Amino acid sequence: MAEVLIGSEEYFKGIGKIHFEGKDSKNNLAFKFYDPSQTVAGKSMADHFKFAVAYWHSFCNTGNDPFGDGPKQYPWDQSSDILTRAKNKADAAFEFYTKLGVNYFCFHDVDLVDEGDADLSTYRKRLDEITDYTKAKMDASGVKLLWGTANLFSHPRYMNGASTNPDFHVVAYAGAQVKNAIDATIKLGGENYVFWGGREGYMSLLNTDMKRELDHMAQFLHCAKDYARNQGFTGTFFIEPKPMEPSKHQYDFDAATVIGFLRAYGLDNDFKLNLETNHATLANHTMEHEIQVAVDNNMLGSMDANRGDYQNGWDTDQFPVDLYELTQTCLILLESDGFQGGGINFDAKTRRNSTDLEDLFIAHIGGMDAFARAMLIAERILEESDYKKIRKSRYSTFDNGSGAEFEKGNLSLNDLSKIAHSSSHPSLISGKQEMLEYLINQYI
Ligand code: XUL
Ligand code: CO
Repeated sequence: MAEVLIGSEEYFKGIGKIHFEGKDSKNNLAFKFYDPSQTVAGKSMADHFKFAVAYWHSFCNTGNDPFGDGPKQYPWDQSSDILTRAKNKADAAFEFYTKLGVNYFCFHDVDLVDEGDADLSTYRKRLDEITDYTKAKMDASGVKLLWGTANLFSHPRYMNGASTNPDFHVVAYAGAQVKNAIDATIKLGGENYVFWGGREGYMSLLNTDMKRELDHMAQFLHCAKDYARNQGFTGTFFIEPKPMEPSKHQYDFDAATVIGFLRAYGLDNDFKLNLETNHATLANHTMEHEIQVAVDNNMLGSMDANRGDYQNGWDTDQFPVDLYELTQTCLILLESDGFQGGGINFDAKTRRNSTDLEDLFIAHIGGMDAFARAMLIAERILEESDYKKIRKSRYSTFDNGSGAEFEKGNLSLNDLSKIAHSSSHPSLISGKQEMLEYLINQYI
């Protein structure tokens, strides 16, 4: 990776390349635990995580909320000319990636360059120009695209959904937008392509034919996949589950729902999951649950890292800091093959009142350090403790004898009944939950 790539103007003045300084460092602008070249469980930290920066939160979002405009005025966002503004934003983004030392980024089409009131062909010209500009920056820096996507939820035309819109004209428009976003992703060598169904859901069943909308969504995904494959795209498509917000009911509710959907519509060979922590929280799941469901179904593609707020029931997209939770996530990553194609995208934003430019660095450094520390802890738990043994031994009655025959499908309900009748009453075996919870703390 190139050292630091600065455009015509340096935006993050006074901040240089971020280095690993070790756990005793007091420098906010240094890594204490994330050392990209350090090997954990046979792989470098950089390869385990494949950290990515989200274009939308980091360089577009000015901190607006339902109660007021965003207080953040980015120096790269000041030109009145759309393409100049987009290029300045790209300059700031690549300065940030290369200073931080992340190898990947992710974008929505309209993050790269504003759509405004442009018609489709005007927007396509803008996208072609900004992707030329972006590609040159990628080539110069070595920074890669983890995934691209289309924003099919912000523009008012999508108020009733995109691929699930009851009006075919909107579905076709969404098709044009996805075609552009796939072209941009391929042009930039994107390793994956994401669908987050922002408004693919409904507010009221009274005006909704759910079956027909789901059929349309599947048909749309087939069209997108077939187009991308014909254009030579070999990466993986990801669906990003979320149970609600902005719709009341979103079709891609959680990992299990999406896996069922993909299988029902024959999409499971091309699609995997991009799981987001805050979305898991909104679905009343833990992130560990969502990741384990994906792993068990060979569907763990990528992750949008953030955290929600346990008191507020909405998508606060805060940066991850909770070691106890992240350790449990890393335990599953280390016990499985990790991400298939994807990595860890910080779909997280600094708070509305975090208005210093350095806050963006500190937030990412803190998130990367939290993951690195959690991974090191998880490695020790797996290597040094009885964690795996305790869980495995809970199932030891299935390892041989009648239990093993049951697992193989060799026992009928009558057989189970006979075995129960000829055995003594089952004894009570402790689940040892507190012991395992405490074990995690002992390694943190
Ligand atoms: C919204 C969300 C999106 C997707 C990409 O909750 O997570 O930013 O990650 O569209
Ligand atoms: Co996300």
